[in-house]
Amino acid sequence: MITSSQLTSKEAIELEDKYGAHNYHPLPVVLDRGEGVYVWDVEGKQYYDFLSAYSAVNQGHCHPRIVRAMTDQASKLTLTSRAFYNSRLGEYEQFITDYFKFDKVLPMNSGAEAVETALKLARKYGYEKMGIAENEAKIIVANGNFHGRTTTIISFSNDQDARKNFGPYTEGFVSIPYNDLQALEQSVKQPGVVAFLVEPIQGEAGVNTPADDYIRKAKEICGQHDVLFIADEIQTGIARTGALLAVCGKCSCEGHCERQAATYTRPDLLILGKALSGGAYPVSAVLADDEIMNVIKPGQHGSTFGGNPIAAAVGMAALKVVSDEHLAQNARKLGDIFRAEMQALVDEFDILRLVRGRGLLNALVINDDEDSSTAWDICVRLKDNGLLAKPTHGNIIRFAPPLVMTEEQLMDCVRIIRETIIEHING
Ligand code: IF1
Repeated sequence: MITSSQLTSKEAIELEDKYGAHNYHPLPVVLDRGEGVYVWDVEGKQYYDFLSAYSAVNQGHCHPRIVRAMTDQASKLTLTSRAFYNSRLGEYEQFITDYFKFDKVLPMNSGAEAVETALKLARKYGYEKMGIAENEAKIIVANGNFHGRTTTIISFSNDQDARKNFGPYTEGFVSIPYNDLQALEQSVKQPGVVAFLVEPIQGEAGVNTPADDYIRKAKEICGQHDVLFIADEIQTGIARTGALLAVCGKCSCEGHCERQAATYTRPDLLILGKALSGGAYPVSAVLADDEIMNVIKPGQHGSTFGGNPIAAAVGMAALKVVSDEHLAQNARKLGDIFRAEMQALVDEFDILRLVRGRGLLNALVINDDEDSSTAWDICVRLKDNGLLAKPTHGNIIRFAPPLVMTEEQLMDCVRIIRETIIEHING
């Protein structure tokens, strides 16, 4: 196969090693091309992608509709800054607010920026609408959270790698155990609390999946105490967990949740990123109703690229693909099959402890220590056998393929995983 790259995998890895900061430890595979559920390395070997760029590529690699929206817009107008209006932003804002049923959207680029935006909105709302005394606002977060890499966000992480030696830290955060409603009930009563920021499923923590009613009840508790409920759906949102949003829980309305639907927990602030662009471009957003969003006035927040015309075009195309191709439904159906198949492996092989997740965001926990290399070793073998997945911690493998996968492809992947586990056991 002819590839666009002249380099061998070895050469490409050496270049990154020599000239790039060592802030990552990638699996030794150099990808050059992607299409749907597949990626190819520079030597032309084909793989199933079971990471989907950490759930950014839910719509599959290089989805033709998203690529077309991007290239069409790129050849017309790329960036104006927000000093001027552009012809795509308003259309996108109308589209996305209708799609997720909020009054307004604030567009940003990376996930971390959108999280920062939500934190700033919550604080400002606290001071201006809740009567919180100056500099006293507190935001509740959950232990094991991952919300990004900025100095404020790592201030409330409890992952030592993420925070050590990056202090001094931003104040005003209270961390409580995840999936613990009693702890939430206690902490929302503290003076100054303006919001609870939470992931519906904790991705980095190992696809830590809470009780089915956790999110719904957490929102109820927040509502009773006039505390804003902020859902970070950067990883779980946009059909990944078998519903348009993970806060929809077991609702089966195939995407377009109505505001009043009994099963839909509606966050006060919804944070989206990653698959909002289908992985084509950095596009993130915070959605909220007027009462909250209107606390931000001109000059108080923004970014050069946020809301640019390419992002607007790409965001609309990416969301249309999600509904037109029924990706939430497919994620739900394939997720159920995948977990049943993985459960069969867990029952068969002692080396596997459990499978957990929702939709196509799943993790297989290995019977070994958190700091073992077993998950890594299995991922290297999976790669050799044509499937790319990434360990999180030493003993957890995350499985999150693009949502455009077919059942036949999924069963082929189950076969690869089974054979790889057997290979690993036999050394
Ligand atoms: C990396 C993890 C996943 C996120 C949630 C905000 C952000 C993320 C729930 C920030 C980003 C990414 C970042 C990526 C690794 C990855 C990740 F393992 F670190 F936790 F997906 F599971 N909220 N998650 O998951 O979004 O600023 O990166 O756009 O390489 O750091 P971002």
